[in-house]
Amino acid sequence: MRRKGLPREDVLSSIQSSREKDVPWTRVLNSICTRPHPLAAEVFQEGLDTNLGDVRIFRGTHELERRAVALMGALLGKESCAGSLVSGGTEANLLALYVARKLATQRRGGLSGPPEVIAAETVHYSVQKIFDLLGITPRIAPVDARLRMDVKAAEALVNERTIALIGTAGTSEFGSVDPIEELSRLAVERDLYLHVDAATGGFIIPFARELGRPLPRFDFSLPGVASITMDPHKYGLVNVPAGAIFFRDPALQSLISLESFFARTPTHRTFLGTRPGGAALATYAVLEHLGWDGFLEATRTNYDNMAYLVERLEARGHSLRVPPELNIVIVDLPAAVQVMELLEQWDWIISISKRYSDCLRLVVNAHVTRPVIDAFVEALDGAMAELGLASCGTD
Ligand code: 0PR
Repeated sequence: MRRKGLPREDVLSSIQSSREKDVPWTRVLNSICTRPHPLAAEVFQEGLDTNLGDVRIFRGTHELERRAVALMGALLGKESCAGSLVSGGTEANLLALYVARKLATQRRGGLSGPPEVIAAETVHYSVQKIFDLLGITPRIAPVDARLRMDVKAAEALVNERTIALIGTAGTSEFGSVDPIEELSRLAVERDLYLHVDAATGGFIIPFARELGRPLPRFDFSLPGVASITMDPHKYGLVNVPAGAIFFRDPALQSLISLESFFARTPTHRTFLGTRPGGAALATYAVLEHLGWDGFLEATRTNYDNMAYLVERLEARGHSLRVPPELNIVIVDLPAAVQVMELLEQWDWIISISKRYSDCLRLVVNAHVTRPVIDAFVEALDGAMAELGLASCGTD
């Protein structure tokens, strides 16, 4: 650290010159996150001094966190569920599996060997960190041709060490949604804890279903679902860090309960202690301001824009590897890696799943508007031409 600080202008200008290297949202087609809603930015800024780790000070902020939890709980079919706003999907999933492990330990009077959790091979890669931290052995079920968990195969993995099942609604890799209704039946039949990771799909599926999309239920209306992750900082249009965890039964949440060493302070129910109240305020603000209809329109726009992207790609002879369920398009392209690298040199960010290294993965989110799609398709044509790859046609 410098002995004498720099003038404010110098600090700001060095930040600005680094930030200019960040790729503008209008060239980003790989991100599940998006430019936050302007109200979220405003409210987050206003809540910068808040800390939900001390709700004796931030009583009002805590009240708004509770209201945000109830609003999202209602969206998940149970307004009275227990929950917290957390730093993101990783923390939310960690808390769910922590609870599942504690519950199994309590019920079984201790665990005889390493606990096991059953998940599909498409479960989010961040869950591996949680398995490592909690000493869980993953039991991985295969997926079908539509990249959804094979529930029969999952059932065959159940044994006396199983402490939970995870279903994903849906994956950020392909946008595929596991058959959560079947998983719920399995959880009820075998008395298993079912956690649903809806970090990506939680703010899409309820609205997409109303728009007539054939997506399954994934929420507390299914009796086997014990907990749900759902991230405002993905399709919820809130800034990072805004994740959320929900438990069907408050008794489950109370298994995460850490006393502080100060008298008369409430217990902590999240992994973070000191945590940003601004994110809770921003989540509350966006939910209240947009309401159901606002999210329905945002979802409709994303699906319309995705259809437009697909139409433009198909007109060029490109084909899709799997029919999209959420707003993620997987496009066959044998030279995908070279195309992605060249586009990145031109400041276009797209991605490739290692599972399908001959496909481009394109994510449609609020910032991916028609003009962005038009510019992207032109850049893709340019990259294909530069690499001497034939595009089968033009629209
Ligand atoms: N579960 C699912 C289903 C997810 O999609 C993600 C993140 C997580 C858990 C972990 O959530 P946090 O990252 O909030 O802890 N999925 C995004 C993805 O895989 C993460 C991401 C977001 C990566 C934006 C890049 C990016 O630009 O795409």
